Amino acid sequence: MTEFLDPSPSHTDMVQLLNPEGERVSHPDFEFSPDRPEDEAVRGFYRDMVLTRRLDVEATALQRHGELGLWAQLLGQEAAQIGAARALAPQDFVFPTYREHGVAWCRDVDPMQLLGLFRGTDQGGWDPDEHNFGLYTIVIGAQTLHATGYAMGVQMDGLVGTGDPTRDTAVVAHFGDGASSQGDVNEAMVFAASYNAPVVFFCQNNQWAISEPVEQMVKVPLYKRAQGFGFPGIRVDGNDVLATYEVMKSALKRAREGGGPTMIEAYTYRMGAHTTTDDPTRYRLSDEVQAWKLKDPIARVEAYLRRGGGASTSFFAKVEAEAEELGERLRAGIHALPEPDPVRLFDNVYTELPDELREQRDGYAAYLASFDLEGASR
Ligand SMILES: Cc1ncc(C[n+]2csc(CCOP(=O)(O)OP(=O)(O)O)c2C)c(N)n1
Repeated sequence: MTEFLDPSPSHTDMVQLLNPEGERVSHPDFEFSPDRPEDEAVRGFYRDMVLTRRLDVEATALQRHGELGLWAQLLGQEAAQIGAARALAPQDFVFPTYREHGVAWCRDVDPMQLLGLFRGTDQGGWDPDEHNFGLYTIVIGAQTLHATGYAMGVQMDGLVGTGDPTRDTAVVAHFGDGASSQGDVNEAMVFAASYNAPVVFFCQNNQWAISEPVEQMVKVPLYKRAQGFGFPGIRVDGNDVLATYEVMKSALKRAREGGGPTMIEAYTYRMGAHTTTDDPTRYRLSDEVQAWKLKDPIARVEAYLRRGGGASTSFFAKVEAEAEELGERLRAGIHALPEPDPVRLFDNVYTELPDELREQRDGYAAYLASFDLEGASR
């Protein structure tokens, strides 16, 4: 197999700035240069990742207790998401898939609102305009078209390449390795390239599309597909938050300045199940999981901070206490979520409900009310 056809990462074609042992490594094109003192920035990444993981672990447990209908775990993908999200400018707009809990965290979406969605008490409780973070999309890859369309709109509004970094805007589309096979994603890339739209395609290659391994779907490294569409593609170690942050920062800058789209492949691994309804032990070897555990994105940052003295023991204790607090808040908050009104299912589909759906809604409401009547007459 030639290098071009080999979809596994080689040392040379993947940007890494912090290796799995927690040692800083250099790269010819990227250097870690945060907008704050270095140790402070890394401590911030660490805190984000630990709290996001706690949210994920609690939500998984709540689903097991029957409190959520479903949960899509992000375990193992914390660095890819936090690195990508912390590189955003406030005015940038993000179109997520259904697993971007770390990005939601960085965009100040209340984690309870994520739980509300997976409990079914609402259909996505946050206001996308308030957070510059769209609602979760379950239809694989659909949001890449929304992102490209939005990016073209941003461009038409004159918010690209003005030279004012507080105005220039980039748009991000998150998607997975499996989604890259969808027509929508390919169409989004054709349009983005044709219109030089300020969009960053951020693909988390977590190796599996439910039970389908990436080698089954992808015959060239994912990031190299971008070349065929006419824009740059780059592969980053998605378990390295420093590298993900820097690679994303440069792609966003390029988009905001009018350079057009970039595709980033964050090479990572889904440590958990696809969702709580999936059993990965039926198709995945435990050796593979063990090998990726050694590349844990949080452990390497902790090792780096401890070894280099970038954080004190009390810092780690404080983050742990915050995580405990968050866990308690989520466990208590789940019972405070309102009972959903089943008829609300018909809201938010059309601005004005078509007659046929109105009839369906009224019929359903009458059906539900009939149970109350029966109860009252007994
Ligand atoms: C259009 C469409 N087809 C099929 C599905 C069913 N489905 C849900 S998740 C998934 C796999 C997605 O894999 P990937 O894009 O790699 O994302 P990951 O869940 O691994 O993060 C599929 C096929 C769907 N939701 N939408």
